[in-house]
Amino acid sequence: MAGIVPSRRVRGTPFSAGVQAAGAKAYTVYNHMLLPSYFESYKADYLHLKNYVQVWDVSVERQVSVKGPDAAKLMRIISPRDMNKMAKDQCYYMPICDDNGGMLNDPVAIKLAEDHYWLSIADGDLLQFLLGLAIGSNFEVEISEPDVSPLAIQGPKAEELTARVLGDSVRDIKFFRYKKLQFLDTQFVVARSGWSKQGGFEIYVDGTEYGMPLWEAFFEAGKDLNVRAGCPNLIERIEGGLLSFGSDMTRQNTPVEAGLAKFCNSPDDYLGKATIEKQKRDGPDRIVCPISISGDDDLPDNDTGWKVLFKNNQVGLIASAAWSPDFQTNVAIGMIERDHWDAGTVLNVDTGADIRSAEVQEKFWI
Ligand code: THG
Repeated sequence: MAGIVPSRRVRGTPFSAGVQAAGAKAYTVYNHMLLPSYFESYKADYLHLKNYVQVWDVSVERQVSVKGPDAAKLMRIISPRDMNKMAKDQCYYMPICDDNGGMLNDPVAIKLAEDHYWLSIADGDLLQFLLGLAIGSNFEVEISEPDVSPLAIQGPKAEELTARVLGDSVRDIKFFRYKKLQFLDTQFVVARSGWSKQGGFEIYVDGTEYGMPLWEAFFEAGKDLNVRAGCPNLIERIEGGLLSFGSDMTRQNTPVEAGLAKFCNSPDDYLGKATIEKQKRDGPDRIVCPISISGDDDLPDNDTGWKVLFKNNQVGLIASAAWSPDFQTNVAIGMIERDHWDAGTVLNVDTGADIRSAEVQEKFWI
């Protein structure tokens, strides 16, 4: 496939110069912005991520800022998650739904103050939904996309590298908590989070002008740690069961179907609550499952979703699959119908190129 032309609609990021110089080989577009897909290869990037440390340009995780006297009120309307105990230095992974429980996004919410939140969004124009709700309800709240671009430091050496650049206090940050830490003449929100299971931090770089200086600082400080540029890795995130909104689940699915029921515990009257509570009681009709698929490292690309079959009837869909070097099988995330989702169930998958056998797993691999 030919390349992508950046423009105001398909934006570069504060780190794009560094990403390009580091040799990104392929990009995707996410929130109208460039996101690298791999550098050396999915497999080489994966092996490096699991052993060393990588710097990821995840600017595409745009922030929707919700600020003002009615910010908390708006958050309660859109949040299936109980916000009552959210601490002032806390981040929450949070599905966001329409009035029927259909998922619109699955951001990480960051509480900056009682009257100020950021929603670090997955792919989708969530800002417009919040703006519509705020205008429709006459809420006193400002909805905006600030000049904030997350940079993720991920891998087993992430804590050592981040401590070298931002100070030893990063070591005290707990999972999904943040501290505000100094860099040059400014401060950034630094959270222990990130879209991998290898551990690390996300730095919410506030101000494009700080992007490349911070990028350079990490590469300078990490030479002996074998630091490399990286990006969310397809293989590792499937092994870890980290879902990609728009692929693994869409507005056609509720958070219960996405396996996110534990994040739907709000006592407040949020959008989609009736459907979500009913599904929590009765069980959903389909749910996200870990699936292994037979064959070697020879899967075709998957841009439409592969049908999962039982005796020629479709009983599910697989949107994400990849060969796992560590588990020596093809790992996949599938949305599987109720009668076929028990661990150990053997099904077929139509990849478009061939039919393969597949087995529902008890749990994700890491
Ligand atoms: N970080 C930030 N913004 C993001 C993502 C991120 N926006 C887009 C996308 N990723 C949103 N989706 C997810 C999905 C999973 C997680 C975070 C964001 C995640 N889940 C943990 C897990 O499943 O192990 C645990 C979540 C928890 O226990 O609260 O990290 O990555 N800034």
